[in-house]
Amino acid sequence: MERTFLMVKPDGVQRGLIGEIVKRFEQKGFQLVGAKLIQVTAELAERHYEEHKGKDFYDRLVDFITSGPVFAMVWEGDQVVALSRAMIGKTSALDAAPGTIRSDYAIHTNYNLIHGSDSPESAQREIANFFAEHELLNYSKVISQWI
Ligand code: RTP
Ligand code: MG
Repeated sequence: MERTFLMVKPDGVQRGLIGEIVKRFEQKGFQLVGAKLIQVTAELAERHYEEHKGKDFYDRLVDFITSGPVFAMVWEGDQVVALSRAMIGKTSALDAAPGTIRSDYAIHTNYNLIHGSDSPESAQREIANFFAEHELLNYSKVISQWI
């Protein structure tokens, strides 16, 4: 079963959007396998965003993601990586399709509410950065046959 790493960024936590965001993934039919509210350290931020090191927005991005608590999550389901990216929407709120999280709630690219892994390989790396194996739970839902 595929897994992805999703994270409500500091702007989403500050704006009280954790519940709204979690609701969308629950209602889609994905399964939450781990979650925690944490303060990201500079070291963790640099590891998480290593692909962006050297870009002009990198320092701003690290400052932002370490500016307050984030809600880190691991979700499971068929095609969860690609489908959750579709639910999140394009990076810029202007490009994000109506109905996506970023289109519905974000105005600025710097404050775009949520992170989602961009490939199964990124998901594996990001999950390992944020969670210990014992924090991820395996359980089955009785309603899964309907999804
Ligand atoms: P994320 O990693 O947060 O899910 O976002 P993403 O894949 O849609 O975008 P990515 O290219 O990975 O960029 C990571 C975050 O950096 C900020 N960004 N700013 N041109 C810019 O000013 C710029 N480009 C990217 C965004 O906050 C983006 O989410
Ligand atoms: Mg990305």
